[in-house]
Amino acid sequence: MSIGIFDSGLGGLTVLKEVRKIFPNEEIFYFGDTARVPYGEKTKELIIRYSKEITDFLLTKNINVLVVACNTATALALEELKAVYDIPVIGVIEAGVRSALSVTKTNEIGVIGTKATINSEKYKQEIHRRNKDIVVYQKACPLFVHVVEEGLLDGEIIESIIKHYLGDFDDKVDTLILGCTHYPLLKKEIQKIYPDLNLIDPAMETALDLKKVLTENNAAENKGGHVKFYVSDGVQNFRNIGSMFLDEEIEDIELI
Ligand code: DGN
Repeated sequence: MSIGIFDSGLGGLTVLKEVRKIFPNEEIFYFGDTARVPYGEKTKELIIRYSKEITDFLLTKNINVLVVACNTATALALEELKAVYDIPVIGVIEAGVRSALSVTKTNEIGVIGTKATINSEKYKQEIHRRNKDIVVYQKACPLFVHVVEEGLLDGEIIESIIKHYLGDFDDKVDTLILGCTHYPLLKKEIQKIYPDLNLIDPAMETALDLKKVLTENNAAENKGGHVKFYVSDGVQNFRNIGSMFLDEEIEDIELI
């Protein structure tokens, strides 16, 4: 089994990292659409088009399962991808909602994501599909993606951006879904400022969804664990910052 994973840039590496923990021996193809990041301010039509282009490309590598490691693409293109392609397609939203519902005590959950994700209301709908009594507060935090892509993960600038976005969440919710795969890279800083918040990173639960699919299809196999990376721009930046996020060297990387 070969696994395809894509994101608009570096953020999906947070999902790849969790997938690697469970499947160190699977062959993985990761696509970071660094030339067209951010997706979060683009229209649904464009996000669907980009997602299909990337999926078509990954299919030429003979992937058997696709992980959409991007909340924006999950929110706006997952249904379309599932309808068009005949391999299993896994998104990140259901996984994040499951984790959040399992830890909230006050039944008040915050969701942060890109403008497109928040405007789609996909998180809110999924939370209410599972439990109508949950109060959901949502907020788009578009600047987070840019600071993460810049590798700016701590210090005064990021601290004041976090306070700017999350200042009014603090006393309203006990659980906050990091509904953008870039945001877990800011987890340490967010937790430092808001130590009492349960921060939910959908990545781990997404990897467990993948495990379920591979187990159901009896498809896990030892393919040597090679990860091949593709980016649409900025190979060096992706290599440098990405290796930091992934905690392992990004070696085999190609510009597409
Ligand atoms: N990492 C993507 C997400 O999870 O929504 C979005 C980043 C972006 O393209 N704005």
